[in-house]
Amino acid sequence: MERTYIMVKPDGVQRGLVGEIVKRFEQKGFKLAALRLMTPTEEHLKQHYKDLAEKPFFPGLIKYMTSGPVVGMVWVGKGAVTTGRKMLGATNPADSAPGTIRGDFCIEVGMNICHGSDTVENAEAEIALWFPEGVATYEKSEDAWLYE
Ligand code: DAT
Ligand code: MG
Repeated sequence: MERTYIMVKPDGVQRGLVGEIVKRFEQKGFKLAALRLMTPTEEHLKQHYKDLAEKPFFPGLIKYMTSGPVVGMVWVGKGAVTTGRKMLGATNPADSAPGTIRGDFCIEVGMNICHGSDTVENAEAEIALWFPEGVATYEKSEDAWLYE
């Protein structure tokens, strides 16, 4: 089953949006496989965002992401990566549709409250980076009412 790495960024934690974001993924029907509040190092975040290292906003991004704790989680389900991205909304909240997390709760691209993996391959790499000890696997009876 597909897995995605979702992270509440420091502004989302500070603004008390952890529960709201967890709630949306739970209500959708995805299964929680890992969740932890963490204060990652600069090196860890540089690894997470290594594809953006050459971008002009990279130093600001690292500063923002190390400004407080984040909440990392792994959600499992059919289409979790693509659907997770849709649930977050466009990168720039100005372009995020109402009803999406970014569309509903934030204003600027530099403080867009959440992260979601963009491909299955990147999701697996991010899960390995943030949860090197592994994540939970378990049966959920609800699945019988979610999947045909
Ligand atoms: P996403 O988070 O939607 O996957 P991304 O991977 O391209 O977007 O960029 C990672 C984060 O970097 C993004 O959530 C916010 C920040 N960012 C992206 N583009 C930016 C820009 N033009 N100015 C400032 N920050 C930006
Ligand atoms: Mg990205």
